[in-house]
Amino acid sequence: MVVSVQQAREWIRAAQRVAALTGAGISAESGVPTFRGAGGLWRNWRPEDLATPQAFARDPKTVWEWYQWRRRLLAKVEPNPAHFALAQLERNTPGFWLITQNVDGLHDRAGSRKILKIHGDIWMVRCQVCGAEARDERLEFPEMPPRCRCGGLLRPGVVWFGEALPQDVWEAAEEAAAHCEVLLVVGASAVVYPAAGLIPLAKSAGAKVIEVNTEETPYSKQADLCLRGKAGELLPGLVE
Ligand code: BV8
Ligand code: ZN
Repeated sequence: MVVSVQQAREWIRAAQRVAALTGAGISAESGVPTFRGAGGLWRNWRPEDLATPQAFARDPKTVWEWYQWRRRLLAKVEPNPAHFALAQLERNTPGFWLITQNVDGLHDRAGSRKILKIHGDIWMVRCQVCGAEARDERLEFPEMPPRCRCGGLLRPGVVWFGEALPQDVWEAAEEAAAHCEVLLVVGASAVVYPAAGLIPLAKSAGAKVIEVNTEETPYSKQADLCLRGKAGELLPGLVE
């Protein structure tokens, strides 16, 4: 492992343009349950039962209870060394972009600024009727499901299954992946699309792909380097 960490450090240090694609695994050491792992968010519920427009239309109260449960948990956790390492990498590398599938806000809290939130942000809410979008960090709403001043139903500002990703953010993520010299894939199971497609996109554009994950993923074989271990332990060593 030492050799490959050293090799990863060299590739990252030599690169002008670096991109990172993060998934739930980067927040695991902060105490945030991942989706698929043991005790994962989806152990108790199935995503199609909660993270879809159909689920919300059928039972907005239950869907909001799941999101408030997650928001309350997130309000109690802190970014971990992996989040801080990526914020440091951004400061070291002018051509750095952070592409995250996570909606938890931990990258912001760790100091990252160039963040492309391709699946939205759990701290944002949007009105189904008037479209008003705002940051809303209330852990208790006066009523459930919460309503907009216009009377319309508020929804979490995240991308559900079956929904298109925010166009401008997704295009910027494709641009970053297609032009980077190194793509760091951290804590992503790489089974959700189109996000996972950023990995072969970067690879086909000539980037070195470095996977940081405790387990194998469908893209491990295509990666130029696989650092098998915890992001919070490995990432600080990759960054000056
Ligand atoms: C779309 C926000 C079309 C909400 C999320 C069949 C085949 C292929 C694709 C599809 C298909 N059927 C349907 C689809 C499309 C679907 C999809 O990909 N489904 C999958 C399940 C097959 N995709 C969509 O629906 C997307 N939209 O396609 O729209 C369209 C186009 C135009 C117009 C209209 C419509 C939307 C997908 C976004 C869904 N929203 N999140 C919320 O969070 O509530 S997805 C959510 O799950 C996350 O955002 C993330 O993307 C995904 C979970 O993945 P991970 O983040 O990787 O987390 P996971 O738990 O899976 O893995 C954790 C990893 O970390 C593991 O590898 C583990 O080993 C590792 N790890 C754990 N601990 C550590 C660690 N690594 C390092 N250190 C540690 N300590
Ligand atoms: Zn409204």
